[in-house]
Amino acid sequence: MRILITGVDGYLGWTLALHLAARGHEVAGIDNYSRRRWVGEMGSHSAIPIAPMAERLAAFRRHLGQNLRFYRGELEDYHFVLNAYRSFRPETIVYLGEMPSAPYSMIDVQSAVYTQTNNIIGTLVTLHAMREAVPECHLVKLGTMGEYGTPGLDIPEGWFELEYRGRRERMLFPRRAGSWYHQSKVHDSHNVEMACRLWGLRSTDIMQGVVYGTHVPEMELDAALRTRFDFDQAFGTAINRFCAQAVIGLPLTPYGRGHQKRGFLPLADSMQCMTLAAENPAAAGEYRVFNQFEEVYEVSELAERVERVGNELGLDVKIHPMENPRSEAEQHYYHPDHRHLLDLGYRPTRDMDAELRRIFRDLLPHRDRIDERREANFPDIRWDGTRRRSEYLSR
Ligand code: USQ
Repeated sequence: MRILITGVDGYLGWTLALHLAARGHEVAGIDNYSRRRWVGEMGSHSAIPIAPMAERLAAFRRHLGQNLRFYRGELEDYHFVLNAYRSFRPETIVYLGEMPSAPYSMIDVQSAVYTQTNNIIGTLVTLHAMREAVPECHLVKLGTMGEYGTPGLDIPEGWFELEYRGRRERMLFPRRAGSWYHQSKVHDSHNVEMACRLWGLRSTDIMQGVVYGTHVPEMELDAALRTRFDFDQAFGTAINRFCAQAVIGLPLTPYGRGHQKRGFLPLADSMQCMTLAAENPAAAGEYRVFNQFEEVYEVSELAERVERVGNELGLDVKIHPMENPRSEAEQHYYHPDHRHLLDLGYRPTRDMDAELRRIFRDLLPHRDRIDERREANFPDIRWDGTRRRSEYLSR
């Protein structure tokens, strides 16, 4: 299948390109290197060194036996996107080309506007370019579990039956995002659903949980095939950050009471799920939603796991809960469904400790690179619009 990945230079995008090519798909990608720039703005860099795109592409050719067709440009630029879709004629587009950080979107008005413009306009442009150039193509759009927020209700997979004043209708389940970033994905979801309903496009909107990990097997082949690993306050996700903190002797930082529950999944499982979605396309006119995560955990439970595994490996890991810089429920009901991917054949890894050992193995050789940017690890972006570090971190 011809599969085009937007955001192919990112954490998930590059990994997915390798994974799909190894399964025999023909892969193309779009990127403008903005992830490298955003992380630079946060005063950080990837813990695992990543090669420039030209080297990545050369290694891809050597080891995966195909040329990844790469288009450098802006996803908000309609003519650029249209030309890319016309020339590659993708059968599936996996849309990962968005600004993915909740804290980054909460810095100030500029970052909020940037996030929503970049994400929502990019998706809107893709919907129009698909209609024009490749109307049969399947859009696998990366949304987020955070679109739903943490309502005191069970969370279905996208759709639910609503009964109101004696009448019933199948509706999209209400969203309640907790950052301008998550809200941008809510807008995307509504736009994609409408394009399927009005134009007959087909899409799978993936409500993905928090991804962690460093590795899929294809990365063994060459250092230039490694994907990035961020640990800064904005682009590092919880488990990845905890592992990086453990490696350089910083205390792990569960925020607040630490009882926030989220769905988590390893990088390899994220690849498995996106591939299942791509290989089992939605029907014409269908907008379907998959909740994509392996298990639900509390943040403090994860910090304890990272502490235990790190200590088993001889590190001296400590946990220091800190005042929560975000506005979010720290104790709440959380019960999202996740059946669709299991029904399509998703086999969850279910061995988080093995994943954590693997992350440590990959990070320890780069301890100095993490330590060099240790300041980037300390959160100061607050949901109230101020920037201030927690007392104990300022000492
Ligand atoms: N957290 C801590 N300590 C930290 C970092 C995070 O306690 O040092 C907490 C946060 O307060 C939050 C939870 O861990 O309650 C998850 O935070 P995160 O930074 O790992 O994830 P989040 O901001 O939700 O965003 C990440 C990705 C985003 C994706 C989302 C999936 O950056 O692209 O959409 O995970 S989900 O969380 O399901 O919405």
